[in-house]
Amino acid sequence: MSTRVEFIAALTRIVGPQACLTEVADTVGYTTDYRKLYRGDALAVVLPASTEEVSQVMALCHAHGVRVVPQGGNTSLMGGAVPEQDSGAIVLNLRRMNRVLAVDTVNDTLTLQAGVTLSGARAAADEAKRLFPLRIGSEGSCQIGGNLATNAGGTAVLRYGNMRDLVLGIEAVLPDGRIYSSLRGLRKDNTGYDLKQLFIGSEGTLGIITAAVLKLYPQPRAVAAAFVAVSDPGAAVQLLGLAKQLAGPQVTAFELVSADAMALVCDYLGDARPPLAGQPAWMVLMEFSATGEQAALDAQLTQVLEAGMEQGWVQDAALAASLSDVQAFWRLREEISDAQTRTGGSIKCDVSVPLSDIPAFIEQASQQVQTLAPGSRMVIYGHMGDGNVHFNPLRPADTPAREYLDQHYSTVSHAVDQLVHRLNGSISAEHGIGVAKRDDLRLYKSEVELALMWQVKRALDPKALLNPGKMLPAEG
Ligand code: FAD
Ligand code: 2HG
Ligand code: ZN
Repeated sequence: MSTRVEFIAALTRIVGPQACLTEVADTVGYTTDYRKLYRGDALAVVLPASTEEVSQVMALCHAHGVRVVPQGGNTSLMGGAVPEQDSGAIVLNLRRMNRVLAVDTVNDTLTLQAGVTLSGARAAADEAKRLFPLRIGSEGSCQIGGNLATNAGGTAVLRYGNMRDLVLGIEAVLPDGRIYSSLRGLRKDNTGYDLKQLFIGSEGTLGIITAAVLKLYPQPRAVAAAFVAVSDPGAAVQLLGLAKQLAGPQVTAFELVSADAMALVCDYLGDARPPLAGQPAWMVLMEFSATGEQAALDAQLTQVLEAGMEQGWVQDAALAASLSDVQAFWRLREEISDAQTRTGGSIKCDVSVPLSDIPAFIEQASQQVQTLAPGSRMVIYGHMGDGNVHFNPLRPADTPAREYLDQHYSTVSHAVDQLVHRLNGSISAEHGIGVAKRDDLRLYKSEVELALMWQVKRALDPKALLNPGKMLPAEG
């Protein structure tokens, strides 16, 4: 097949004319990233409806050396799901593969196609009176395939783990079109390398995830939540220790929120009021959940807060009195990300350090930012219970976004990453590498780690067709 036209015609024969998009007006939404910071282009956007179609598309691309960018909900914050400029790639978006295949309440498994959205997966579990516990702000758009490919985290990792912990089996199409299937719900299977784990967190560089078997959990009957003012991040670490000691696994979420983050989100939402009076410098959103009685859980949360007050760690607290209060608290927390997207000029540092080092990290990193980019708003928040902080300095209100990013992005993120590295942390806790952190990886992975990553890549994708330019820094 010699021409682009013939290649597109062959793609169209596989997926059908409605599912092979080539006009820029139709493809631009797939070639521009969520935050509109990365814009590429594509030979075509294909929307296969089955694993068999994905397999045929991959075999065709393999035969013709055409690159493929796998895409789910396109909510990546790292520019990982869109092609680069002049990439000559196709985008393979899974959104039509959105069927829940089985909900099994004896084995507690959920089997679905990879294009099911996270909220769709959670709703399917809910209908069967079970819980699928992954919880992230983008759940209405992001897809299970994308969650697996990024090993997504979110606000319930403290209790349930991240996506890697929540999966029992996957099906994936390899770059040459072969289908790898471990679509089983076994809790135990020690028959050699756990190959499915290779694809989890691989950011579309090794194969197209087409289906998965996920773990289901009992549905909590009781949920108790509080927004708590703490004196500083050190007090928050102490409070978490106390909560774990007194409430054990019922501690479901423990999210830190800085004053600047709260002010930003309240401004963005317009109709929301801060949960605590007096603009505390630091807040924590704590959630407990249990299969037992609500009254017992409420009492446990109160006990933790009272003990925290006695210790001087808790300064004030607002308790949710109803499920709608719980939801209102979570809305404040989850909309912080979009509040930054709308404001523009946010330097994203999605980092993790040992929990015990969070206070030192926040203090030192904040000092560095105020030296390098004075006047930055300190939008600091995130999954403190997992040692994961979204440390996102934001432009001063009177500095244009582009000017702020051009001047400060590189120096600030480099300084923060260096500090994280010194503290034995990670420069990407949950969002992945994509394009945004690709070249930095070379500074923070050992030569052996990088060599092994490339060896794995070459073993599965010898023609380097999958998600070119993402995650792996150039060799050498
Ligand atoms: P995409 O953005 O489409 O793709 C992400 C990566 O996965 C790309 O490299 C892509 O090539 C690859 N990929 C996608 N689908 C497949 C597939 N089927 N097979 C192989 N590779 C594939 N992330 C968190 O971890 N925690 C959070 O709390 C969180 N909150 C967020 C809140 C908001 C408002 C937003 C916008 C994003 C948030 N994210 C969060 C980031 C993002 O939503 C996650 O990384 C999510 O898992 C991406 O899923 P997606 O379907 O949108 O994937
Ligand atoms: C969150 O926890 C997400 O809200 C997004 O991981 C973080 O926008 C961000 O930096
Ligand atoms: Zn997060």
